[in-house]
Amino acid sequence: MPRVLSGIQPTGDVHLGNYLGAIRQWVEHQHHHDAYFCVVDLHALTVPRDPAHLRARTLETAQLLLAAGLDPSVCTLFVQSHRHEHAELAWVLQCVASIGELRRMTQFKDKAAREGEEAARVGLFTYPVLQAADILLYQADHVPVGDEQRQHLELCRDLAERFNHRYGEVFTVPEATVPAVGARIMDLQVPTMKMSKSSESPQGTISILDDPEVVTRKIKRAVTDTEAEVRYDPKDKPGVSNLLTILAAATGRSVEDAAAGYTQYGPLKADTAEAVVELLAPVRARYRELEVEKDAAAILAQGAAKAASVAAPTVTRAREAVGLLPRA
Ligand code: AQP
Repeated sequence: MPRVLSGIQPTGDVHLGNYLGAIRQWVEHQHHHDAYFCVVDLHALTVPRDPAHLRARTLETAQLLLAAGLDPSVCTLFVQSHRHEHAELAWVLQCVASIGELRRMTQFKDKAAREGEEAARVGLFTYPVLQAADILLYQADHVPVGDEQRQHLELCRDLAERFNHRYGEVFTVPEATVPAVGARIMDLQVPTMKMSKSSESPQGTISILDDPEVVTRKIKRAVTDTEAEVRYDPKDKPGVSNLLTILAAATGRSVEDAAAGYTQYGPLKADTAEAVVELLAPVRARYRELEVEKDAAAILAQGAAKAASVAAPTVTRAREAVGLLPRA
């Protein structure tokens, strides 16, 4: 079976963008791939965080993935920092990556711009290399991600190819798997920005666990435009196009099909809200059951042990390829 790996940061409430862009694909992929999914807590350290909050969020995020349908009997779910191989391989790959290529990463430019590059943590600059290590450790063939991760995936492929060329074949060169619809869900209040856990507009982000009334209110208040024409045109009509994307992704249609028949924004918003509420209802219901069970910690421990069987041999091969003395 081909292998798949992907991850999510425990940096806030998991949202509709995470679900449509990534998690929903993971649930599907686990049945026909050797599947590895992780909560990437090391990535969360790239900006300031409260330690207790990070710990709680890490467990909560894992619980949410289980509620969304990841099945630990068919996939491996673990926490990134529970496998030391991630940090170890990241160092080796930092010695393969160049400063120039990391400088081109748009996420670093955007995030560093918020507080100024001088104050940005070094980890914020190098985290795409850690992400490459996350993927290459598991020899992943496919990496199901949202659209904004394409650039990081390209870097990962470049690093794998450069390493293999320089030191001999060690890594599988992975491919990004991006959904045809829903790969970039935008913020409902600022539809030119992607929906994000770290967004400063809570009204623009739909959390997977939001009550149905909250989901409906947020969608009804979504920013549109002053025209009264329902048309998919992300450049001139970002708000309406985002609603069409959400409706299409939630109901398994193309955006063109989703747009058919609407002449006003009110009915479009009402139907989009209904589709999202219906889509998220089973996840909310399962999350409540899992909260009571609290078995996520044990599942994560088993996942970390299972992940070792792939990660440890890969890091050993990489160490030996670059000339580090084998451990006794
Ligand atoms: N808006 C989105 N639309 C579609 N897919 C998305 N993803 C993230 N946002 C969208 C995909 O979800 C997976 C996990 O990504 P993440 O943990 O980096 O999510 P985030 O919401 O972007 O998280 P943060 O902590 O808030 O980070 P920043 O500050 O970078 O936005 C990925 O596959 C991602 O593509």
